[in-house]
Amino acid sequence: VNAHTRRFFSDKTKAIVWGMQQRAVQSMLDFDFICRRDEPSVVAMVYPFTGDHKQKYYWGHKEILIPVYKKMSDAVKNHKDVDVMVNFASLRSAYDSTLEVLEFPQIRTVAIIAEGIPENMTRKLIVAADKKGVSIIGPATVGGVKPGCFKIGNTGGMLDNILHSKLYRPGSVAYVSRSGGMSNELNNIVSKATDGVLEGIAIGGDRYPGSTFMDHILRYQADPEAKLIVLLGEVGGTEEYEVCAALKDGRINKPLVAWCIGTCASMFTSEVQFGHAGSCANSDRETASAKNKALREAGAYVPDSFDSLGDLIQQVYAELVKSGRIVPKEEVPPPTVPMDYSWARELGLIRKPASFMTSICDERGQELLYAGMPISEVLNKDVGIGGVVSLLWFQRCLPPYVCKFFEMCLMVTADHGPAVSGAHNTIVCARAGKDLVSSVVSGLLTIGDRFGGALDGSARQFSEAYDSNLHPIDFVNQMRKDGKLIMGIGHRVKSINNPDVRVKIIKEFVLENFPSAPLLRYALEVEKITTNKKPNLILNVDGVIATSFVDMLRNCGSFTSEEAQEYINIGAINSLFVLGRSIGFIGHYMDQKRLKQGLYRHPWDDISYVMPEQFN
Ligand code: Q5B
Repeated sequence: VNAHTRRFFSDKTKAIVWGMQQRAVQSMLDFDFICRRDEPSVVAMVYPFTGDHKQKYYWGHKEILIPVYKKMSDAVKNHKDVDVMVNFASLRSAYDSTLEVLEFPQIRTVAIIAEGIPENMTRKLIVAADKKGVSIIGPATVGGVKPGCFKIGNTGGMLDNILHSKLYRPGSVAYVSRSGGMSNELNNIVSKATDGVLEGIAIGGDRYPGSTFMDHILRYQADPEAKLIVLLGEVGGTEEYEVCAALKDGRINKPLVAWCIGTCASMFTSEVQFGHAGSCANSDRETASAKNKALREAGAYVPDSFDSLGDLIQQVYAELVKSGRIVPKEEVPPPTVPMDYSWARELGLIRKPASFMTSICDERGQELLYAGMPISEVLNKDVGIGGVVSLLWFQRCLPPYVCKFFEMCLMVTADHGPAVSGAHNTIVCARAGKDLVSSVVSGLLTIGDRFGGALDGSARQFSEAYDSNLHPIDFVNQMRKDGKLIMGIGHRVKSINNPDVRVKIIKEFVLENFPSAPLLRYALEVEKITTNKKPNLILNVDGVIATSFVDMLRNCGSFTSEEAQEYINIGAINSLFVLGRSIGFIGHYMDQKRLKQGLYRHPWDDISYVMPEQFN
């Protein structure tokens, strides 16, 4: 087979994809499936940055595994039937990976997708490939498609586009373009104007493409299935003149419809560089208008503008049908490929109840949102930790005095020494060699009714008593009668003789800044009664925060009474102590590690061993 006029692709073509391009691979497999190929075209992937493994893909309704190799040599060795490589390597590694693949004689065609490969490197690749008789498509291209047979990477766009352009079965028109994007438009134009695309290659927008218009047109000329050739050139370069020469000397004698885009360049006063590296006219000969004129004179069908390209293709096609050179085949609908869930959802075709709901934070957009507020605004407005707590816990901006209250609570509860239950646990855990999370969690797990976690109970008990107009003395008596402790009352070391400054700070702030604080005032009345009984039965730090918290919820004007009650019911009031004390636990963890403290063992002399009597 002549290396220059051979068919690149058939419905048996097998390819290796270089690069972790899962979407592109799936798109190739979906294409294969609707083409009714017996087997997938992608048999392996190469990705040097992971070890050998397998990746899951869909083959129609089924799931299949495609091996991923770290080394190209392993991929090639294990897949002797592969003759195409689709190279998705970046512009930095495309040169080396292509050179490497050229070492394997079984590879006959390499598509290089990367844009921006230095021109001198591309030229070296072209020379190296030429020596080995390997055809290169690209660089800077989407690739190409042979309907019914094989598709390079993302060519043809999404599945609905491929179906729309009937790329699942061959037609009679073979085209070559520079631009990958425009090749999609050609698929559309050709499918509307004719029986469809036989093969389409986008050679890429670089000044030195690995294969040229002529390379592909001569292949199409040699392919009996190609009845009509379409060339979509563009401003820049002189390659279209080679086509003119071939038309004139008869090397191309099939009907050829051609158009060079970029005729609008003459409307600009200076030279225009279009999107591609090669699309800039360096002389009059390189302008699109000059090339269109030359092509027309050489015998190509050239429309008056791009707009009428489709009409002209249709006209030439109709003549071919009329003369019997094309016999349109019966349309056979392609098999259906299940639509990807995410795409179907995007199109609004399906719905499904979400298994998960959230209403405080959205990280999906360009900017993280806290209860709808962009994170930049959170910082610009300097809402502080109190403001962030307002947004993430209560989904709203609470008044500044509330944010200040939150911050003060976090500050005063941040730590209360190493002796308290939580800090003690954190320390023991850290000294047992555990990590930060384990140590902090072990401390947090001690927070409960007796230690630091009395806020919820306190909020409930005091508000129920207050709401039922129970006099403080009756409340204290009732609790004693029921044999219950009053949550938020009492402290192991603090008392009226050794007051807790933290309580004083919060109390004064709340009484001064909250619009009203009836529950705190009620709790202070209770405290007068309990401290009369025992000096340590003070309103403790849990109690003062809990009752103030309820006052805030009920009186700040930002919550309905139902909302306020809901926070009490769902156990939200412990939150401030939990968050605040986490700061201290983290400190204790770091402190123990810094101090290189060894394993803690509780001393025997501090344990009273009391054995069951019957064994003595
Ligand atoms: N009696 C806190 O108890 C403590 C009574 C009471 C009515 C009460 C106790 C208690 C409720 C839970 C509470 C939060 C266990 C405390 C905190 C954070 C911390 C910790 C730190 C930090 C202390 C002696 C007599 C008995 C009891 C009576 C006691 N409490 N009566 N209501 N609430 N409070 N927890 O000293 O007649 O003699 O039998 O459970 O609010 O955790 O720093 O350490 O920042 O880390 O062991 O501040 O009050 O007293 O149990 O020996 O009781 O008083 O019935 O009466 P004590 P007990 P009687 S703040």
